Amino acid sequence: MPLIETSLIRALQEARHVVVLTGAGVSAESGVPTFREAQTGLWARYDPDRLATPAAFADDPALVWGWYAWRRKLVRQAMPNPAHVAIRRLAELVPRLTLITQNVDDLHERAGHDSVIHLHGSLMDSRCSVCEAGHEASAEVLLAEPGPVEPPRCRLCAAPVRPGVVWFGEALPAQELAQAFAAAQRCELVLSVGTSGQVYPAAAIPLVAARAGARLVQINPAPTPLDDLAEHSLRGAAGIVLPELLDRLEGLN
Ligand code: BV8
Ligand code: ZN
Repeated sequence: MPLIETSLIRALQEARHVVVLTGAGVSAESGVPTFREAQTGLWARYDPDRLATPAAFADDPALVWGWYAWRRKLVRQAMPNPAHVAIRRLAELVPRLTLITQNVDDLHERAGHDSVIHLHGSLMDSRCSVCEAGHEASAEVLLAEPGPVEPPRCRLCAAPVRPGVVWFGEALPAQELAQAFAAAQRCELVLSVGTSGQVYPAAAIPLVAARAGARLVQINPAPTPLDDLAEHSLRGAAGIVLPELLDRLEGLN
């Protein structure tokens, strides 16, 4: 367990507005593979940065739709882990908490958050790749194992349905992005949890917060580009470190 300094506890007790930015690492202990770790089976031979693009979907819709259907299944079978629960506890404790996630799973919502800023969309949403009409993905086949699956067709224009996520080269949703940067400008403390900090513009959020005077805290078992900037770098798994941090904050130990 990394050292949790008293100065960090005091900073969290004094902060009026905390921003939490999460990445795939916060869902790792729920059994949901992180974005860049080796994926299973079929997907192991693909670079996720290449697969999560409009070009990949145009080139092979079944391969890409199958990847998302597989990931949707993994998320549906997963449960929020102690990291998600601890972030929920933090939201009860601090006067104001803005939760921003790069993740496309719904584990923060299933841990009890009713307002999560999703910068990269959601696995649970699907829409027509042409006329953008919404599509109920729940009706689709639940994959037994990873593999290509022909995407359903739009009920209005018969074009292939796509996942409701933001692919590389696509703009992030303007409202969510503006909300996230506004919170980063105003908060006193930003907690970056489980992200490799490689994907922009999301990765700029902790930098904008720090430049505006916020204390920067990160939780990650591995080094990240934030290491030199963070006031506290808790080198450990979120599902272990966050519950301990909350226990300390609640004076339980
Ligand atoms: C855009 C949805 C412009 C899909 C995702 C050069 C410089 C700067 C930018 C760029 C550049 N070249 C290209 C770009 C732009 C590009 C980008 O940033 N590329 C990177 C790779 C260099 N960005 C974009 O394309 C964005 N759009 O710029 O548009 C534009 C503007 C106007 C009009 C048109 C266009 C779009 C980016 C969004 C891409 N979509 N996801 C899907 O999920 O399939 S991003 C993808 O990466 C995931 O969403 C993921 O959330 C995100 C970030 O990854 P992480 O969450 O950090 O996950 P990762 O696996 O990398 O790391 C996991 C971490 O967890 C690790 O650090 C690990 O140590 C840690 N960990 C593991 N276990 C634990 C743990 N931590 C704690 N506890 C544990 N137990
Ligand atoms: Zn359509």
